[in-house]
Amino acid sequence: MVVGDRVLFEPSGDEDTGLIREVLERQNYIIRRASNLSHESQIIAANIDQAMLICSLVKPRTLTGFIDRFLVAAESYRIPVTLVFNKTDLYGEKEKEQLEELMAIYSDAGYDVLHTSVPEHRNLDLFKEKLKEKTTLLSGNSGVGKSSLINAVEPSLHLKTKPVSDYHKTGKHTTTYSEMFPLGFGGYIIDTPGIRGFGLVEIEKNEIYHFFPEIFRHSKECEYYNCTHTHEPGCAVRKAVEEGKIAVTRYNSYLDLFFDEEKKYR
Ligand SMILES: Nc1nc2c(ncn2[C@@H]2O[C@H](COP(=O)(O)OP(=O)(O)OP(=O)(O)O)[C@@H](O)[C@H]2O)c(=O)[nH]1
Ligand SMILES: [Mg+2]
Ligand SMILES: [Zn+2]
Repeated sequence: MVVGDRVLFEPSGDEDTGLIREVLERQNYIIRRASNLSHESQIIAANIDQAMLICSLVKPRTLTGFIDRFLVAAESYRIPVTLVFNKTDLYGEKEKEQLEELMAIYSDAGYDVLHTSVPEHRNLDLFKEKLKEKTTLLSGNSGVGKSSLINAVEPSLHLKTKPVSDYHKTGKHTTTYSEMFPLGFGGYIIDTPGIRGFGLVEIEKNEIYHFFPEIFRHSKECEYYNCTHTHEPGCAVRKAVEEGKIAVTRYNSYLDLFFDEEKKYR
């Protein structure tokens, strides 16, 4: 059984005790590779309506390769994603510029984007609005503020948070296992420990581009039907990259996944 599973529960009288008779079929689930060496995979959560990838440009910085890999995994599971750039109160001029660029890249690609700051209460109402009546998985590197964002919209939960500077000392995540919480304003939220990445267990190399929405869109104009968008003449994807219609970082993430079979599982 995993977080988000729905079960048939038979109460055995008083209190909250009883028996789980059956785990109901999962609408969807997200997998993580247990480790780089192991080929076993582990289900992180099930029955998710949407995922939010919490990112930051400082303390810690979320890399675009990490974002793109997450998005590919979510696309493959058909789970809609909102990208939330948090900690904007800490951004300098350079990061503010990067934030604008990144928000444009990902919203052009077709993703929902949002920027937030917990101490400055920036856009927390919008964040909360997106959570209403849905089961949401919050994901992202350790220290980006997942638990803090949940506490901000549902203070009664008192989730544990910890300054990023303390991470280096212990090397541990503050949130250590996935847990689902009901939200007072409707819906459920799943807090997860900072993850390194999702496994893309069922994606064929030649289908990876299907999971980059903007690359997929342009691929329809490629000369060859089996174009891999790596070297072929008449490739509309490479042309779009040259013309700035597809972000170079997105295309590079595609190439990384395409050429590095092993990396994509991390
Ligand atoms: N300045 C600033 N600090 C923030 C913000 N959001 C969270 N923090 C701080 O960042 C640190 C880490 O936040 P957490 O909420 O514990 O991060 P997490 O993503 O839950 O981390 P794990 O549980 O390890 O995955 C804490 O000290 C928070 O107070 C923000 O918007 N701005
Ligand atoms: Mg946490
Ligand atoms: Zn092509």
